[in-house]
Amino acid sequence: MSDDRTGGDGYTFGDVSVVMGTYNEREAIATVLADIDAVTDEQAEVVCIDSSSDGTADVAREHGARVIEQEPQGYGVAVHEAITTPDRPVIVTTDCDDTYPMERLPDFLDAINDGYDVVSGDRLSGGAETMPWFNRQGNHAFAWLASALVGERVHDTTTGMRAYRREVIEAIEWTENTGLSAELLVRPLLRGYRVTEIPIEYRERVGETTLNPVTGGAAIAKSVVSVSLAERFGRGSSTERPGPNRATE
Ligand SMILES: Nc1nc2c(ncn2[C@@H]2O[C@H](COP(=O)(O)OP(=O)(O)OP(=O)(O)O)[C@@H](O)[C@H]2O)c(=O)[nH]1
Ligand SMILES: [Mg+2]
Repeated sequence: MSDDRTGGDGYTFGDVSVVMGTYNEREAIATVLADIDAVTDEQAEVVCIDSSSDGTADVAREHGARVIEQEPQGYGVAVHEAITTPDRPVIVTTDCDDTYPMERLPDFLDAINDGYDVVSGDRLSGGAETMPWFNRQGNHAFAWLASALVGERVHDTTTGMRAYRREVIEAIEWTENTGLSAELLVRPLLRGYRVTEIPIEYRERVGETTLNPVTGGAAIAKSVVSVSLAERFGRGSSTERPGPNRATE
């Protein structure tokens, strides 16, 4: 970690929680947690919301992660618990399947320190060739749909790797399950938070998927539409922008 991330008024990895849902990710979790420890010099807190029956939780605890057990209820139920658990001011989400580049965590933290409220890892602009074809087309379609509804171009609405200021997480009521990732981008955009996408690599998944691309895709499309409409028409304060951002003052 370079000195400019540890000095001054900016956040360091000691201010960061990396959080994830884990559902039978025994094959991948040791690599993911080791990568986080290496890049953050073991300074980041790691929180796993675990619904596994394959011993994933034991591996997580061995690596020093905080583990909260939960009945399997879907991606969004786990990630909602994951993002609302930490006390630290910066929260980073990831999947526990070794698809996301933990070595890019410094870039996410830099963007938060530059004043962004949400920093979203965009897998699709770089091609995402390791993503199954059907999922890739679906993800492009969700991004176009969200762009049309939000009124600005977004490239990847369903990425699992993002950084958030905790204030954003706390300010918004999150309602989606399979569509939570899209909701976590769309609501902040429509409330005027400072959101940026940064291109990231996307690696092939380690371990079995639990995602059904057809039913999951339908749920995500529905979430993008309902959340966008709720933000535009369902909230009395939808045109209000949040107050000035502390990091930019
Ligand atoms: N605790 C918990 N975690 C879950 C649940 N469903 C998914 N997850 C985890 O959430 C993360 C994202 O799920 P993935 O299966 O990777 O979903 P995806 O990235 O859309 O699809 P693929 O990576 O292509 O399988 C992974 O770390 C999963 O282990 C659940 O019901 N409970
Ligand atoms: Mg995944």
